[in-house]
Amino acid sequence: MATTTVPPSPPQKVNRIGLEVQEYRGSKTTLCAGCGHNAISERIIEACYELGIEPQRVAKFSGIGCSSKSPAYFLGSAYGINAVHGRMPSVATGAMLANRQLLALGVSGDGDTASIGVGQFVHLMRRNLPIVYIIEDNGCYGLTKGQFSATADIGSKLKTGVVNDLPPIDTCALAIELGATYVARSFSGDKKQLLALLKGALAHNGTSMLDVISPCVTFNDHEGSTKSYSYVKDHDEPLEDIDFVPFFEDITVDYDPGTTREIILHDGSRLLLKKLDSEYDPTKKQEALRVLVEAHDKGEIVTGLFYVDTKRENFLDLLNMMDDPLATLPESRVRPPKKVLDEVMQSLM
Ligand SMILES: Cc1ncc(C[n+]2csc(CCOP(=O)(O)OP(=O)(O)O)c2C)c(N)n1
Ligand code: SF4
Ligand SMILES: [Mg+2]
Repeated sequence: MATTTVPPSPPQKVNRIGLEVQEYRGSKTTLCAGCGHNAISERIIEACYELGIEPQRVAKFSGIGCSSKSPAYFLGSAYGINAVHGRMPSVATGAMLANRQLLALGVSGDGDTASIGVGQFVHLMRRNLPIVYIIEDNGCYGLTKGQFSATADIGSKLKTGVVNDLPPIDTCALAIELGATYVARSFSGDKKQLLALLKGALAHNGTSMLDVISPCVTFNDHEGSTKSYSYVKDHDEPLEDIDFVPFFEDITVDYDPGTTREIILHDGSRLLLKKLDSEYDPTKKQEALRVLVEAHDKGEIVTGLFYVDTKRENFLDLLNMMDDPLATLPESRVRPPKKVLDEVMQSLM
């Protein structure tokens, strides 16, 4: 009798902690096909998988908007919360103060951050809380049918022909000015650059602010928009070519120190920045701000790592927060003894 042999299924690829990429995915996206936000979710999945981050260690934070929906589409086994529109920073700050073991990943929109949320955003940037804060920047309120947001360029047009009369807020310049310690801009369509910048942001021990131009195909991808796929492709000026070497890969890279700068991050991972056309120094705030202003005046979109400071103390260290999550502490460690309370009361008499 003939026997049929079933071929063995190919072994699944796993990362350094033994997980398949599938474990880093989330629900199926409900965003429009071609929306830049979907490409950013894909890069987040790749970055976390390739770095071997435990999905359950990640806390996902967002506000309200199409962009803020996207944490549902990656790391399905991580906890996530949609705060009120523009109020994600305070929720993320509270969560990180309560449990510094978490890896905070915030996803916001340009409206969520720079319009209604700008008050919370500026205070997050000055505190240097350990968080990766991504702005999925399409220059409009995608979820509410495409009105201009505060990052829309002056003179850019809505689909209806309405012209934006107000100058934009540059979230990268603002973040650098205020004290964020890893500040970059990228484009949802630039897989290599975005992946390297995301990995660097995840390895950084402070506030990493990534403004990612992410075209809205439904409301802001037409001629006259400066956040359309074609405009960004034509005006993207990368500052440098970026490679990321994780701490667990013992790779020696030969390079000419005159052309490549090495940034060593908190966990020992390295960013290799190959300069393309200038002597750019990403540790100098003034240089970063100059590059941003010059690019804006020329109508260019400069991308790459603008600024990094690996030395500044983060907010949790500054407040001397303990390593144990507060929720796990027994009463004996959170409640002052009666004697101490009596002394306090006495001192107030
Ligand atoms: C307090 C409050 N004000 C207004 C709204 C309506 N609203 C929901 S999303 C949104 C804008 C979203 O824009 P953005 O953050 O850029 O996200 P996108 O949809 O473009 O990704 C607005 C105004 C709201 N939900 N809550
Ligand atoms: S409306 Fe725009 S921002 Fe929202 S999902 Fe569609 S393409 Fe993306
Ligand atoms: Mg938007």
